[in-house]
Amino acid sequence: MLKRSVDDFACGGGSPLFDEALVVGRPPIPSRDALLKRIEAVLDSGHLTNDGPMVHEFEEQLGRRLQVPHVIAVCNGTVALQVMALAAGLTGEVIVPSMTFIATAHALQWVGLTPVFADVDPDNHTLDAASVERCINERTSAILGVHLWGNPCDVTALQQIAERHHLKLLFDASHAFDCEHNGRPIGGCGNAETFSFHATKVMHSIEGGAITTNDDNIAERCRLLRNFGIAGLTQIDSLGTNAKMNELSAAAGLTSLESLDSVVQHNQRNLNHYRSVVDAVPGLKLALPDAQECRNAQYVVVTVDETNFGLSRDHLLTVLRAEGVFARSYFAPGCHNAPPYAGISQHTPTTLPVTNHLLEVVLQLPTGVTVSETEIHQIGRLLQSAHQHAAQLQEHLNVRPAAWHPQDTARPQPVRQLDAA
Ligand code: T4K
Repeated sequence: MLKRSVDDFACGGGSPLFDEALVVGRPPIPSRDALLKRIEAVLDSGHLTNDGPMVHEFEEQLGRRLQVPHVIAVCNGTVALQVMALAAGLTGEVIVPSMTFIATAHALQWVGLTPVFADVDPDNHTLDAASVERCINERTSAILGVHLWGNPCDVTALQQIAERHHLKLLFDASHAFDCEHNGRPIGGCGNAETFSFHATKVMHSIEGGAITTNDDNIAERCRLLRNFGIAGLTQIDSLGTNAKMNELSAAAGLTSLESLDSVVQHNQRNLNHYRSVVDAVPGLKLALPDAQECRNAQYVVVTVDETNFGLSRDHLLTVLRAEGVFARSYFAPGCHNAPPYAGISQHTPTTLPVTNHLLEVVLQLPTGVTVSETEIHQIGRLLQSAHQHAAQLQEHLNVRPAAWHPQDTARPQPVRQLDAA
């Protein structure tokens, strides 16, 4: 339905565009038959976890796809970061972007390292080399880049800095499965990289993650750290933890890999539809990734220019969410503004102007296999109407604080339910 006045918008009392919320991160469900077959094989084998055959096969297939000799599957992407950091022998401070999911920073802090936040590039939202240089001191042991939204970092520039200062170079590739850098799959950059196979990712094992590396020593250390430091039946080699991926997760991962290409194709088509609808709205801009490199098209990232659009990013989020478009403001408030890092100069020794700006203007729109072309065009018309009625919406939202504030912890639920509350 066309929104012709503020009263037609759900935040103004009208009917929501979608009864069931469209979300960022609805998991692609792999083939039930194939998954159930694998689950039966696991149950029949009696080998449920600990170095089982499904995990081995998953690691082998990942290694082939990512063209990397070592893949160490673990229970999630956060633990993958922790294991990688310890295996690479990091100490003291590690330079990371603040513009990332909080897990990147927390994983380091959890193992006794100090995340130090550098700024990002305004176009591809990954670590800015000059800002990284400003954060280096005698305590720095590594740079940990994040291929945010699947955009590869400027690996060459970071490599040069790392070599010049004798630092390790690591990457959080949680968003970048099936993405490329200089024609090679992400997974083999720097000393090591990590992936998340959380349910919300293009390829997932429900919960899961992996460390990938070309370095035999780091790989060996990861394998030990993953399993309590146990080297033999009665031989404990070192400190370790339980980071193991179980067989059912590996079964889900293997099945998800089989549908990855069709998921990625759907995402790419969605991104193209969004390109036409978003670019037609004044003040909105699709932060377009390099289609060759950022193949998975997992995130549809939009910047909101308040002056030209008429509403701030947060007000637009409020309008969209009331309509059942559960857009996100990843990764507000930004790691440097969140506990336990906020206000501590050791974590933020330099200014982060680009990060601070992006945290206020970017939003992510729903995509994935459950979002259709028709729905994207409906979202486009909604964005146009919101722009056309921006002044009245602004007035309305300033008077009536919205029920779905972007900073609330509410999960998307049927809009009718929320209205009744
Ligand atoms: N580094 C980076 C750069 C990361 O982005 C992440 C994780 C990590 C490290 C750590 O990896 P893991 O330890 O998580 O493997 C999500 C995910 O929990 C997180 O994995 C992800 N990044 C982050 C970007 O997003 P939320 O809280 O925003 O998502 P969640 O669980 O609310 O799901 C999003 C929407 O998807 C929901 O509104 C409902 C829907 N959904 C979700 C799940 C899990 C479903 O429909 N079904 C489901 O099973 O954090």
